[in-house]
Amino acid sequence: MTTSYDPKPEHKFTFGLWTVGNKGSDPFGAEVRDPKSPVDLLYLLAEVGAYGVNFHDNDLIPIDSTPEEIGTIKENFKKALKDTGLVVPMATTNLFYDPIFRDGAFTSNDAYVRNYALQKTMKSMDLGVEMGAEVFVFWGGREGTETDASKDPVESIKRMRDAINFLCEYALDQQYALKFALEAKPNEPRGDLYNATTGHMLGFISTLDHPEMVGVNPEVAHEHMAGLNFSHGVAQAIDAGKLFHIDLNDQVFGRYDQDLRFGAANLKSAFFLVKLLEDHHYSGSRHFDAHAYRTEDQEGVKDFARGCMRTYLILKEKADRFNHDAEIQGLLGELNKMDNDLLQFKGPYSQTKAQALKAYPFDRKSRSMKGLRYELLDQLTNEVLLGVR
Ligand code: GLT
Ligand code: MN
Ligand code: MN
Repeated sequence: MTTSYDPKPEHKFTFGLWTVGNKGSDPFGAEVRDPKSPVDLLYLLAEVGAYGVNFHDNDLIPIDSTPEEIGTIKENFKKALKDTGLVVPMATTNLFYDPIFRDGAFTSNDAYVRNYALQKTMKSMDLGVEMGAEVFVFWGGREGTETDASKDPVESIKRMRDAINFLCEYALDQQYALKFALEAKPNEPRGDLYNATTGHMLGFISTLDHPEMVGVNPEVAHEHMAGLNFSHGVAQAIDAGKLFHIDLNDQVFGRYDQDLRFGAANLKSAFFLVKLLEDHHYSGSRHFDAHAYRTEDQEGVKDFARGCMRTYLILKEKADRFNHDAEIQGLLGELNKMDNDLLQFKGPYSQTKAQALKAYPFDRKSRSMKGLRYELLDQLTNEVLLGVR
């Protein structure tokens, strides 16, 4: 392998403990890889060249740990962070695995469960901040229904809002420099999840008491499961100043949640995504929320992790090529050229402009006949990707 695609700290490549720690079980089959401790996983991540690690509370601290055990785990983890130089940019709460969350956490019908979820999240925020996290993710894997007979969806959205508002106040009260990032998914493990896409989340955020503290954590696979163009959702988040974090992976359209290695299924969409992030100078973590195929052993897990980062860097180089390709840029420049005559309409609204625009003699038919050269543009894009330009 060439060394020019080696990951560096400035690339901000991160992995969740649950990603490289995934043991390969699925709904039809048992685990195929031995469990690794959080400390072992830090050394694995350091070996492959990652910059940081993220975790759920229970990835690090098993749910039934005693205070003594918690102390030892934290101490060992901090030591390994120091030894490996890895940082913890993001933390989150597991509000989906334990059976208590089988009908949701913040949106459960049971106030007992909703309050327990708040308690668990506050403790998880304390832990994340202690380890250095600046972004806190909320993925509501159980916040949904199998039957809408069970809940009024408006009430569920309100419950979700109450929880996020409460936790924003808690962060402010504790003077935590934490930003929240909400992660959408259309379904799985529930039949249907609330706030199913990044677009839904962006709408929801504007209804919160502290919208400035809350952004999104879009995931490639989740938007693909909904049949959406991921880059378009991410663009909306960028435009709104809300792209606080991102989960990179891959997913064949129309399938179950696959969490594949970045670029494994849709290279071209991955290219446009990397180009979008780089063109718009996204400065947050590039987090790979994926796992190795079930066929892999520990070496395969490393191949998987290295592959995610390497593909990102190769696509970044391709984006640079695209941006400097004279023919491509010539076509784009031509497409965006404005007729001199139209310069009079540029800039903000005025009554005079509106009147002049209403009176302007547009030649609709001749403009409609003009070819746009998108066939050529797309072919040139393919050729950049295929390495012949
Ligand atoms: C889980 C899920 C991911 C979320 C993680 C954070 S956990 O693996 O599939 O998409 O980002 O809670
Ligand atoms: Mn995710
Ligand atoms: Mn996923």
